[in-house]
Amino acid sequence: MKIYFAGSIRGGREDAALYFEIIEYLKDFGEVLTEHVGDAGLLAAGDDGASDSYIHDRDVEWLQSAEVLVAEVTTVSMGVGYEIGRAVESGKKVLCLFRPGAGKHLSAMIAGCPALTLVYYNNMEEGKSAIATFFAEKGKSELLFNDV
Ligand code: 6IA
Repeated sequence: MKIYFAGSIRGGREDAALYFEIIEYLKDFGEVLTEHVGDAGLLAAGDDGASDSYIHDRDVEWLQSAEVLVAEVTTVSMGVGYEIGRAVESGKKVLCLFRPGAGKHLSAMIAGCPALTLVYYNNMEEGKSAIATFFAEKGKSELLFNDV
């Protein structure tokens, strides 16, 4: 299964180490298409050599090829919000992870969206459990659907 992981880049890289840990755990469930999001060397103000239109088109293509989107939404990011919107519109399963203790306010457009799964977590242990539950539920709903 192809998994698209979304996390802030130009929105700020303060959670980059956490993205790395989430990506490592997501690999237990499928192929993560966006490993670079957890790369500590990728800076908000940096330049990985690709033009913005190249990054956009490549990422949208990856997003469209993925079955699920997992997003860490604590650090506010225009790009992550855009990716979530496009994934929801395409009918993909979306899991958003938010840390309430981080002093950030989650957008109503994510907190109020019924088409995605939103989980509040405080540490990586809780984050892992949310991810495992999400994939287990996804598997169950597919079994039910296939039975019909
Ligand atoms: O608005 P943001 O930059 O925070 O958006 C982050 C989201 O957009 C991530 O989930 C990525 O999937 C995608 N994205 C944004 N920029 C890039 C990028 N290089 N490479 C890959 N995916 C990206 C930007 C390099 C930049 C530091 C010049």
